[in-house]
Amino acid sequence: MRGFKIVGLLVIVSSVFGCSDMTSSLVQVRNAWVREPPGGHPITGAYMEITNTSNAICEIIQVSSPKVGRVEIHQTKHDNGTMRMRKIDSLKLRPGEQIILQPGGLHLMLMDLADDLKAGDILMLLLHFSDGTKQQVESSVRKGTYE
Ligand SMILES: [Cu+2]
Repeated sequence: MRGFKIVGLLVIVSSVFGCSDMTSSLVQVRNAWVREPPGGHPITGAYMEITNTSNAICEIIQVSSPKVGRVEIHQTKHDNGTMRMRKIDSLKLRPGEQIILQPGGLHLMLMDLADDLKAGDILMLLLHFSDGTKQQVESSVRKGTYE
């Protein structure tokens, strides 16, 4: 019993520091890209691979961008042949866990785009973590197909 209590305490202590060790971000983001909005529509999707390289649970509670009015985290559900998107509140990553945001799955929905994004552009996205830290992600705008 005593051993369990000690382990529990360690988990609490390490989670106080959250995703950051005060020096650098401990989430690694790769292959971040944004789909070129179809025909100038002010809405599109953003995708990336996020890996929690810290030893604490990381929770992304919000994503923002200076060029985007609103960003939502969406999960795509296949429901009797229909694709439905559901807004989720946050992305939680256990230590070492990787989450892949991809077309037809988890993704970021960029709404109220300020600019006409074109393939070749770079869009800055800011990940907001539950511990108050933020991490900037450079994503490239590419042409892509919807499935
Ligand atoms: Cu969506």
